[in-house]
This record gives sequence, C-alpha cells and structure tokens, in this order.
Amino acid sequence: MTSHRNETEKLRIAYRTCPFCEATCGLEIALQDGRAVTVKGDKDDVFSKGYLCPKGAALADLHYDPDRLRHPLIKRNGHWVEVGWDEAFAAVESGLIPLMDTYGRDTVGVYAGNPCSHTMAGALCLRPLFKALRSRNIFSASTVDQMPKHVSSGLMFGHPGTIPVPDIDRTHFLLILGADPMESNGSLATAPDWPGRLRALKRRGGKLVVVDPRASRTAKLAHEHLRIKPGGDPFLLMALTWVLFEEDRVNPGRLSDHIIGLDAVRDLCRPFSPEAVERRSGIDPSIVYRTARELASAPSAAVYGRMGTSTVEFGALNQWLIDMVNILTGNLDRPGGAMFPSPAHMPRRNRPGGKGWTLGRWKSRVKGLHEVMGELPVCTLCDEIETPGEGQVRALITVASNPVIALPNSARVDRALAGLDFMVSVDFYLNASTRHAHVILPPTGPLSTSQYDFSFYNLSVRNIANYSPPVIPKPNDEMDKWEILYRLAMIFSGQGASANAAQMDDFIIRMMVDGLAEKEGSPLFGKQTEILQAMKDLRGPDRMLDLMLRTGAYGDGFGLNHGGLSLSRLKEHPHGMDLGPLEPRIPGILRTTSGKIDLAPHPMVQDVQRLIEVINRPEPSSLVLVGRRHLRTNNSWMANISSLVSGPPRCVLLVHPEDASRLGLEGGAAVEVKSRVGRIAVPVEITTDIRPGVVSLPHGWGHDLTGVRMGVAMTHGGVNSNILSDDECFDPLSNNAVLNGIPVEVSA
Ligand SMILES: Nc1nc2c(c(=O)[nH]1)N[C@H]1C(S)=C(S)[C@@H](COP(=O)(O)OP(=O)(O)OC[C@H]3O[C@@H](n4cnc5c(=O)[nH]c(N)nc54)[C@H](O)[C@@H]3O)O[C@H]1N2
Ligand SMILES: Nc1nc2c(c(=O)[nH]1)N[C@H]1C(S)=C(S)[C@@H](COP(=O)(O)OP(=O)(O)OC[C@H]3O[C@@H](n4cnc5c(=O)[nH]c(N)nc54)[C@H](O)[C@@H]3O)O[C@H]1N2
Ligand code: SF4
Ligand SMILES: [Mo]
Repeated sequence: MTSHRNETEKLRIAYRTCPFCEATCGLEIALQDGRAVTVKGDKDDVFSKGYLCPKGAALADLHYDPDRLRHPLIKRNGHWVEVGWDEAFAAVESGLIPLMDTYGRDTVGVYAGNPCSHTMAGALCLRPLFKALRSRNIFSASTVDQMPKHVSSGLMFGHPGTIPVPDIDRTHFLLILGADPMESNGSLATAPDWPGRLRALKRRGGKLVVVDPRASRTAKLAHEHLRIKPGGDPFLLMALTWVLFEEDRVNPGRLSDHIIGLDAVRDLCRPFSPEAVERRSGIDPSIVYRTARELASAPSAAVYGRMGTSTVEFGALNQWLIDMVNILTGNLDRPGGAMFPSPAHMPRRNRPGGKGWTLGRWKSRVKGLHEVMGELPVCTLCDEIETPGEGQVRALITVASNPVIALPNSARVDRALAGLDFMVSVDFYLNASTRHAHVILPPTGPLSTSQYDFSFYNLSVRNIANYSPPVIPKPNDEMDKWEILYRLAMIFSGQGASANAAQMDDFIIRMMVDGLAEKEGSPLFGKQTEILQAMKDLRGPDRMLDLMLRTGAYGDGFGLNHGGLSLSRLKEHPHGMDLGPLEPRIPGILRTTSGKIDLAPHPMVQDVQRLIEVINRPEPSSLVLVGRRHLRTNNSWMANISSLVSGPPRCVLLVHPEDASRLGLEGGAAVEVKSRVGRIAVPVEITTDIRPGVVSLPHGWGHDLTGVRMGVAMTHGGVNSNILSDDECFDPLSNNAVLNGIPVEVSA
C-alpha cells in the first residue's frame, strides 16, 4: 500500500493549455518526482483533441532551459549581478523616478510584446501599470501586427475588439489572403489543428482558395492558389466588391436591417474593376469574376486575411474590405461565414448601440502620428527616443518583447536602446533587447503560472473555456508576472519599491467589484461584501478571472444563475469546456452610435482616395521582400530550444529561378540583400514557390549579438530580417508597420 502511494506520488499527469501560439492546444504533461518529463497532446481536450505541434512539445524544455532567468539581474559597471527582488525594484525606483521628476511622466515609455496576450497577467495587469505610469509613450507589438484589424472593427462595429473569425469548421468556401495557418496555426482565428480543419473542409466538399505571392504550405493544400503581387490585396478585394455590385450580387441577407452606408461603398469601388487593377494585383480578371460569383453563391463562405494583408501599405483598408466582402455576400454573422465568439469571461451584450469608437485622441511628439487604442505606433519609437526635447523617451520598460529583433529598422532600434538613460525588462531571457537593460525582472517559468486565454477565447472558432492551474509550484524566490507588473505600478503610483503586490491586487479587485455592484438596477447591486467573500480564497489574475466568469455570458452570477460558470466549476474540467459553436450576435454586439454596422466610416472613405492615387503607380524596379513563418519558430524567442532549431537552416532567402539567373545567384550561396535602411548576408534557396520579382525571408533570427546569453540560439545563426524593414513605411490609417513588401536589391 505504502509503496503504491509512493509510486503514484512519483508519477503525475497534469493538463495545460499551450501558451505559445494562438491555437490554445491542450497538453498532457507527465511529471516524475515533480519534474515534467514528457509533453504530449491531450487527446481529451475538448478543442484540440490531442493535436500539438513541436513547439508545444517543447514546453518543458523551455521551463528547464538553463539559460532561462529565474532571478532578477542588475547591470553594475557593465556586468550582470544576480540580486534579490527588493533590491531589483529599488534599482528600478532609483533609476526611473528621478528621470520622471526631472523630465515628466512621458519620459518613461513602455513596449509590450506578443507574449503579453498569451499570459493572464499580460491580459489583466498591464493596464493598471499604464494607468499608474501616466505616460503617453505606450507602444506594443500590435502595430507590427493586427492594429489594422482593430481600426476596421472599431470603425465598422464600434469596438476594436469586435473581430469576426472565419467559421472554418462549417464553411463551404474559405478564401485566405496573406496567412499561412499550416505553419502559424492561425491568428485572429483560434483553432487548434488548422491543418486538420482545412483537410476536413476539403473532405466535406468545401473549397479552399489561398491568395499569397508564395506557394506556402497552405497554398499548396488549396484547390486554387492566386499568386498575388505583394501589396495587391486592396486592389483584388476592391475588384471583388466591384463585381458584386456590377453583377447585382450584393445580398447582405439578415444584415440588411443592420447596415448603413451601402450606397457609399458602391460609389467607392467604381474605379476598381478587375481590368483596371489587374496590373496592381497581378490577378487575371476572369479569376476575379469567378471568385466573386463563387463567394456570392456558396451556401456559406468566409474571407479571412492575416499578416500579408495587415503589415502592408493599406493594412486597414484590407481589413475593412475583407469584412465588406463577407457582409455583401451575406456571410457575416451566419454559420459557415465570419462570426463573433461569445467568450465565457465577457457578458453577452443584447442591445445594439454605444459610444462608438475614435482614433487619434493624441499624437506622437516627433512625427505627429495619431494614437490608436491608447498606443503610439512602434515605427516611431526610435524617433521618440532619439529626438531631444520635452517629452523625449529617456527610459523604456520592455515587457515580454524583443524590439531589437521584432521591429523595423532594427539596427536603429539597437542603437536607440543602447542610448537610453535607463531600461527595465520584464523577461526571462538575456537576449538581443534585454541586454540593453539596467534591470531584468524575470517572471516565473511557464509551468509555474496559471493559464486562461483571455485574448484568444474572444477570437475562437468555437466558444471554449479552459483554465490550467500551475503544474509545478512556483519556487518561493521566484515571482509571477502579475506581481512584477503590480510592483512596478506601485513604484509609479508613489507607493515605493517595497510595496506589496497583494495590496494593489486587493485594490483592483475592489474597484472591479464596485463597478458591478454600484450599477443601479443590476441584480448584483449593493452586493460588494458577498461578492468579495465568495472569492476570498483567490488572488491575482485567478480572482479576476473568477469574477469575470461568474458575471460573464455563462456565469453563475454569484448565485443568480444556478449551475452557471465559475472558476471552481471550470477547474472541474481539466480538458476544457466546449460551450458550443458560434452563434449570430448582430445586432446586440454593435457599439456604434447608430447601432448599425457602418460600411463607409469617414477615415476609410478618405483612405480609398489614397488607394485611387496609386492605381497607376509604376511597377517597382527592384525586388520586393516578404516574410514567412515556420512551424518550429515563434517570432524571435523560442530559438534557444535545440529541438526547435535543429535540422536544415530555415533562415534562407527564397528567390525565383528567373531572378536568380538574371542576378547570377547560386542556390546555397550567401548573397547580399540591401534595402533603404540596411544590408544583410544570407544564404539563397532557388525555388519556383516564390513569385518572380519577390523574395522571402523569415523574421525572428539573428541572436548572435555580443552580450546575449542564449547558448543554443547564438550558435544557430540566422540573420535578422528587420535590419531591412523600413521604419518610414507604415499604413497611415492604422500606423501599422509595413513588414511585407520592402524594396530590396540582391547581389551575389
Ligand atoms: N519582419 C517581420 N517582423 C515581425 C513580424 C513579421 O511577420 N515580419 N511579425 C511581427 C509580429 S506578428 C509580432 S507579434 C512581433 C513580436 O514581437 P515581440 O513581442 O517584440 O517579440 P517576440 O519575438 O515575440 O519576443 C517575446 C519576448 O518575450 C519573452 N517572453 C516570452 N514569454 C514570456 C512571458 O511569459 N513573460 C515575459 N515577461 N516574457 C516572456 C521572450 O523571452 C522574448 O524576449 O514581431 C513582429 N515582427
Ligand atoms: N510557427 C509559428 N507560428 C506562429 C508564429 C510564429 O512565429 N511561428 N507567430 C504567431 C504570430 S505573432 C502571428 S501574428 C501569426 C501570423 O500568422 P500568419 O499571418 O498566418 O503567418 P505568416 O506566416 O506571417 O503569413 C503571412 C503570409 O502572407 C504572405 N504575404 C506576404 N505579403 C503578402 C501580400 O502582399 N499579400 C498576400 N496576400 N500575402 C502576402 C506571406 O508569403 C505569408 O505566407 O502567427 C502566429 N503563429
Ligand atoms: S499549435 Fe500553437 S498552441 Fe498548439 S502546440 Fe503548437 S504552439 Fe502550442
Ligand atoms: Mo503577432
């Protein structure tokens, strides 16, 4: 009996949602003597059903990576010294507060990176930090990514977070532009096992069409691959819209009562017939006519676009047009079309109308670029750091971000960070960016924190809820990210470096509860004490999650809705809860002042003029660089896991044979690639996968910089493609960086 118990103590299985990409796969982790030994796909996970990719399988390798920082580091006389937490926060206070006292609050900037949306603390505790900091210089990876989608959603639906996702499990026709979910596993469309779901779409007789200058793995799976010119999508999408109007195929169906501006759209697309834009899109007009007809007549269809339509010159216009085609063909908000999730942590709105949404409430100091969603665009971060004057950014906090590799014109970013008076990084690697910090505050490892995907259940192709408690208890001398962010916030709100994060946690939950219990007419009116009492055993993001679940769409309402959801109820389901397929949500979800979908918001109408002006722009004389992703990478930061970086080198430049022979390039040889802002050397792969005139290079490489402490990543080379991306190129409506479509010269 005793020995049996010993054995069961030694071996334990834990379940956990993978925190790496947007797919939210369920993982089954086997632990031996408290140490994770294997990671497999959880076949009982309600959403992923056993699927996982090599990154998920490497979760334990990341957790145990000896290079992953466990304790704070302070740079003293150019050398890193490991210190205790109190000393580290004291160093932050003495580094930043005098600067703020002298130069004002805007002197401290923040750049928050992609993993912020993959952690509970990132989703919930950054905002309190920003509030306490009161700086206008807030930046995030959103402006090298999906900001154009937020802009179009904000303007059309009244809220930037109201983002439709393609209903890939039920659609009859899926048109994908500028996304490669076979490698990326999807983005702004959370679905574990995109490869399996796309194959299922084909098996049930659905059609898959992919628009991409490159024969990506997704394009190779498709029935049809339209090899568009980089930057050609707004022309193609406009031409599709033109055909729908011209052939009288516009039929918004149930949405007809909920839209305004249809006539304006008819006028706006007039200059964009398939013939007029063929030269810019590179797509044969007959294909455009046929595709428009197929979209209009399919029992259901969904148009979906990602990075190749977002990080481009007309990013916001593209996102608007994608939703436009869905609306005009009657496919928005219907099963098999593009739909809005109803996540468990949010209440379901039933009444249309609201305050609407605006952008540009303030402008950046140097270039006068407008704010979007409370942020300034990263393409101007260096301007704000380098340009002297009132409001200059002299200090930076990076949170889960790697600006030196992720941002355009990265050689300039590298120099700008080196010139800061003070830098603090919340990060668990000493990498290309954090090497410039004065203090590094590493959050505890990924197995020692709880997980619930606030961002991605709001972008999910089914309504899913899944919570994972820590698999391995957090060691006493490590800190969770929420505690780090709160302690930073407390420094900025004047409570000092030694203040206790628990105090701020209590304060914030009380504010959230007050917000609910002070609403006249609410069934929770006046129930502050009962609500707080009901959550008394929880702390940090777990407690906030409980509150949100219980007052959310499926919640128990603190006793008002018997059998409803709470954190404790969700914990009874370690494989997650499937809350069903997506259901129509219009008009309740609309928050525009009119309560309708605004098809022709003024900023979009104006931006169409900009598109008209470039219809006849001459072809670029140089080659054009686009990006790509590989299954085993995750932006810049998983390169220290040897299972993920082994094998043939992936950081190679794809060149079409015609271009290679014209330029005298040989496969495998290193070539020089030059753009307006930088030059790199990289090996070439000659392949017909890429459109002639276009070259492709993945991002996220180039870790072998002096001062980096990532043993594996440094020896695996690769170059940083963002040395070539131009920080002067951005979409002026969303201010999102242009990372696809960079003019380059390539020479042997
Ligand atoms: N050329 C080109 N550039 C691109 C892109 C492209 O397609 N082409 N893609 C862009 C896109 S979409 C994105 S999202 C950005 C990403 O840009 P960033 O978010 O700036 O960079 P990442 O490479 O994701 O680096 C994440 C950092 O967070 C740290 N980290 C990981 N997990 C945690 C955690 O749980 N807590 C904390 N505190 N730190 C953590 C890692 O060590 C790493 O330093 O890159 C953009 N850059
Ligand atoms: N394995 C892996 N998965 C990831 C990531 C990762 O780094 N690695 N990163 C995650 C993140 S942060 C994000 S944002 C998502 C991104 O997810 P995706 O958008 O699916 O990923 P990308 O591979 O960047 O796909 C962009 C595609 O656009 C094409 N393209 C380039 N220019 C154009 C153009 O002008 N028009 C059109 N139509 N296509 C163009 C490129 O050839 C490429 O195939 O992936 C997430 N998942
Ligand atoms: S597809 Fe994404 S969520 Fe799934 S295992 Fe891979 S990295 Fe994790
Ligand atoms: Mo991203």
